[in-house]
Amino acid sequence: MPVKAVCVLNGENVKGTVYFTQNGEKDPVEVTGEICGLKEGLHGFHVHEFGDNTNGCTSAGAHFNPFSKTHGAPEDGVRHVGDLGNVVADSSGVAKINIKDSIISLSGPLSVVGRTIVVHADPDDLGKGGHELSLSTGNAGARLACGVIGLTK
Ligand SMILES: [Cu+2]
Ligand SMILES: [Zn+2]
Repeated sequence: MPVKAVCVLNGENVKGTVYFTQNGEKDPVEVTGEICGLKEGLHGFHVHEFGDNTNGCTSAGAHFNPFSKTHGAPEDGVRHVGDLGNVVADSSGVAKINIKDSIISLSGPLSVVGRTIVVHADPDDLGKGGHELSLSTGNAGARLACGVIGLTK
């Protein structure tokens, strides 16, 4: 039985819906959906540690990082579990999401269910920007919208 989850992103101007599907425990997670209200270009897209939005997206904490690694690109060996890279918004401000990730899961210790998706104002430099924040956040800037990932049918 596949496991499915969904996340509704809510920000002042940015909104979106992100869907997650995983066919088996060892299979990659397919992440699809759409975010609108963005500035054209790249925007950091991560799973943050906590499913807590009590004080807005800030309460979600840092990137989900159970192995205490440094920040990286989704395809890097050294990355946070929550590092899903960037989404790309077109000239209408819409980003269509189509990601397959083999590190995150929808069950077990690396499950992202109950954690928060954050979309950022700026590009995630994937750890390679040389900024003091590159190896922790990818220097992706403000948190434009966020939402908690929950199970669905
Ligand atoms: Cu983030
Ligand atoms: Zn990270």
